[in-house]
Amino acid sequence: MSSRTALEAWVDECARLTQPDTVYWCDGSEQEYQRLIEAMMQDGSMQRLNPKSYPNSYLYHSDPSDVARTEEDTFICTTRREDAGPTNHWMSPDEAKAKVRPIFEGSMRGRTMYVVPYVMGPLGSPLMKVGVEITDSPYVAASMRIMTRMGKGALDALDTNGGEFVPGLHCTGNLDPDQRYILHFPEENLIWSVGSGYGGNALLGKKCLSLRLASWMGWKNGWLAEHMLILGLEDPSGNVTYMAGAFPSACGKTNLAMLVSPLADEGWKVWTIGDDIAWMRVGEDGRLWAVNPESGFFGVAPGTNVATNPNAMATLSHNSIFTNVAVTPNDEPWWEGIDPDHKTPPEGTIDWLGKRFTPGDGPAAHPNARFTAPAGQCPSISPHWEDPQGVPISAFIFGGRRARVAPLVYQAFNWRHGVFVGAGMASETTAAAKGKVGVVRRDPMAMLPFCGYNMGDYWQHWLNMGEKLTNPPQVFHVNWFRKDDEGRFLWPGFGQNVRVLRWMQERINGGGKAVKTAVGYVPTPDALDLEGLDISDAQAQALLDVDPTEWEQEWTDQRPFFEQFGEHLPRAIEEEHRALGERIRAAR
Ligand code: SAT
Ligand code: MN
Repeated sequence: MSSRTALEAWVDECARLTQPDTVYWCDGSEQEYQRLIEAMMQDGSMQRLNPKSYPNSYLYHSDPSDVARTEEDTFICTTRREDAGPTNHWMSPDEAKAKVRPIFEGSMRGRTMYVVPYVMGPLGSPLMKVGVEITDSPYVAASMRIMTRMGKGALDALDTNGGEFVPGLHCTGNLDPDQRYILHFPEENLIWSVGSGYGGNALLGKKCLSLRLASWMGWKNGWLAEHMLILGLEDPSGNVTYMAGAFPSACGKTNLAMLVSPLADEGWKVWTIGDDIAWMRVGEDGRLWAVNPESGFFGVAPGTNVATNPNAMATLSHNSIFTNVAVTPNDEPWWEGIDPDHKTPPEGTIDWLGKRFTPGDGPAAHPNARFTAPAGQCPSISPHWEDPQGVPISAFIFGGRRARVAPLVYQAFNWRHGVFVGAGMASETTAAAKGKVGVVRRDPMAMLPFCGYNMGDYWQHWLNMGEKLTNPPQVFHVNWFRKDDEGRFLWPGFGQNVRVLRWMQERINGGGKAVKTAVGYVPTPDALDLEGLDISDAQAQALLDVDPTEWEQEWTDQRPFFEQFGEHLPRAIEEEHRALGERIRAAR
């Protein structure tokens, strides 16, 4: 049997099921990319942007009902329900297939079926995975070329790995929310997605393979697949400390990963390795080594500008696809916050719905509008971002949006407490997923929508990983989003976050002043370098405050969340929760 036999058989099977007019195998070449774009411009679904200011860049509008991940349609399909756990939607594999196969039947009639071979992970990395996505969407095929290592190289990889690949069948379907399913079969490494053409629902290498299926693989094989950015913090001596940070979707991972340091003159600089996903394994040296499985950024556009994220602006200035942004009469993309000086777009701008924008309308760009841009174009991209071995991680940063409760930064006492800090995370919801925005929900390790198995078993896996690490990362929690009583942000965020990273680096190296609180080590007010910032002593205190009354409430909210895992809740997490309660009550 050739290494491609299984692939060819599966492609035939999908073609019989979906009955496309044509089957097209993507080779990943530039010419092919241009043909895909050209075809979409012909049918009106893509629009060329200004070739002078945004060379080789295009605008795409998704269906207005299909603009974010839909977690209610996302299922983990395992034989045993408890393997999916209480925080995932579950169907048995048989039921899921029986329900969704009829939706796929004949669903590509009159259309082209694209076969998209791709690799997640740097080529040659011990963790790299080959995936093949079948899709009827040229937008998905073109986006996959930016986000993954797509095409011929992936087929070649099959020849050396014995033909092993993760199949993913995607069909845009009729976009009827009642016929939308994003199904994961971790026991057979299979993905089925129908009824959505957007982002994480449709680019199957991203959340479906690299997080939901990969987290299961990591559980079975002793590694970690996490919803984390990866950055390197260079200090004045030229040493680089690598950190990985888990934040929920649209909470600033891309901005932190690409941070431009206001302390650059003093020698502090940030290098970018990844902005969304980290795959990590234990190295022979007992440290955790991380790679970014992706090769592009699928970043939130609104709020991105030359002040908040100049590196993102440089990255997306060419060879990029924009989804659901507005377009100015000058054929340039526009979104809320792109221009710090103008709240509204230039006269004659067409909004994301294709209508002429008039002030007073809703936003010109959808709040979850995205840019898709090649990672290699980022000015701060690390020289090590494609190293097959990855980079050694010295710190984990957990964070979310919390108007109150969580201080700017604190450090866990040890690995076990750090796992508990991650498990206890909560954040206000954003536009990245369908549903109400701004409500606090528990989102452990920012993996609530992405963990492909029982979250209780996942925490146990983290605890077990700690046993294998002679040199585990230090664990920190941050909150850039704390507000005062008038609802104003207390911390400037963005580039200034480097001051917090610097304190972490000092802590990792045995320095950095801190006080022990009920929740962890918090910097003393003078431990953070706040020079040049307009922050009063009272504000600094409010930022770092650990209020026992608020934490008592937080602790109480955590309890039912943990309890739902029953037997699967690790004893260590239960004990850490109890110990936190005792420390809070002692502080009152
Ligand atoms: O899942 S997406 O790729 O659409 C973006 C996100 O939620 O992080
Ligand atoms: Mn994400």
